[in-house]
Amino acid sequence: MTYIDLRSDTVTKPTEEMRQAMLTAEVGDDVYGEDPTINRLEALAAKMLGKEDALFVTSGTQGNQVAILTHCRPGDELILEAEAHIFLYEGGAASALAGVQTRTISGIKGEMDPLAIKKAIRGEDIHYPYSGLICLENTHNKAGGKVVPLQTMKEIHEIAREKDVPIHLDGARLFNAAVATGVPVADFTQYVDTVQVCLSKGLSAPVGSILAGNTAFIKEARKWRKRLGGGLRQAGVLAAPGIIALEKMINRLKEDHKNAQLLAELLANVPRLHVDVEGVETNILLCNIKETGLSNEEFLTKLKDASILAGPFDDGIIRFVTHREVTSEMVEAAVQKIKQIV
Ligand code: TLP
Repeated sequence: MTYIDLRSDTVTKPTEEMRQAMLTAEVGDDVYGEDPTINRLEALAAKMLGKEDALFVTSGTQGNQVAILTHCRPGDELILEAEAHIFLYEGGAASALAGVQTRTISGIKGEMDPLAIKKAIRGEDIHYPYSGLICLENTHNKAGGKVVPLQTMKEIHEIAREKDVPIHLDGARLFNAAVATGVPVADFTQYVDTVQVCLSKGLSAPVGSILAGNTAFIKEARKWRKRLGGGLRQAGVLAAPGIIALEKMINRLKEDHKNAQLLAELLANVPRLHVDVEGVETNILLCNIKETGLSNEEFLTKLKDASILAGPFDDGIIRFVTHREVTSEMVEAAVQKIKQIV
């Protein structure tokens, strides 16, 4: 059975060119710093992200957690949005591994009010934890792929500088934000100390993320990656498709955004389904199915029987994600079937 798989952009498989690059990649032992392909990927990523250095990590989660471990000490407080991926979907790793406590701030569509962050930053008091780190997420997954505006990041950056608290950006889909707004990626990253970007989502590499920051930070992060068992050996075979992801796959994210827009417009016309069409800014779309009277599980099972896959998000909310393996024809075909189901 072939499915129209709209669960996530993580399902994208490597392109033929990526597979060829894997086959012929020059490799060495990366723990010795001797894998030329990894070195090339890290240098390229650092340059694109406007940072001094970068580190190839196995996943977005590992990148975020290495960042938290490197920035914070146990007992520190981590300030982040109430529906951030780090808070909701990383298995409580920030507390399990780094021993930090989380201080969540409810944002509007993923965007935290800079003044709320200012208020949350602790002052000097023997009772208080240290404010160790602020984490931002752009695009914001749970908010439906929303772009956190550059101006908001700038304001948060100014507050963080004044209070001397570093900022880490979970930029799993930062290239989607850049493509959607036309704002260069380094314009976003100028307002953060460190950033994690995923190569394995819309950019279609099979594995991996990049963590970027200044030289001293990446040196320490490399040690944390090793402690976590993330020091890989001849991993140039994994870095080779990552280079193609950064060099050739960013611009095509526009197609995913166009298809998400198409999907939103078509779904909005299906009776009993509700989609905020204007709110779809990138490749993620949230659809309210409450009026159908079906539970998420029932709805998703019916979709699956019609060979469409999507994901549950909240009660009565289904997430659809467009990506390289979903064409506009597939979007149209999927909506035809969904119409019949509803
Ligand atoms: N997100 C996945 C799931 O974990 C929810 C998805 O399908 O969207 N930050 C953000 C903003 C993410 O969306 C994700 C993955 C990650 C970090 C973690 O990346 P991986 O899966 O590589 O650990």
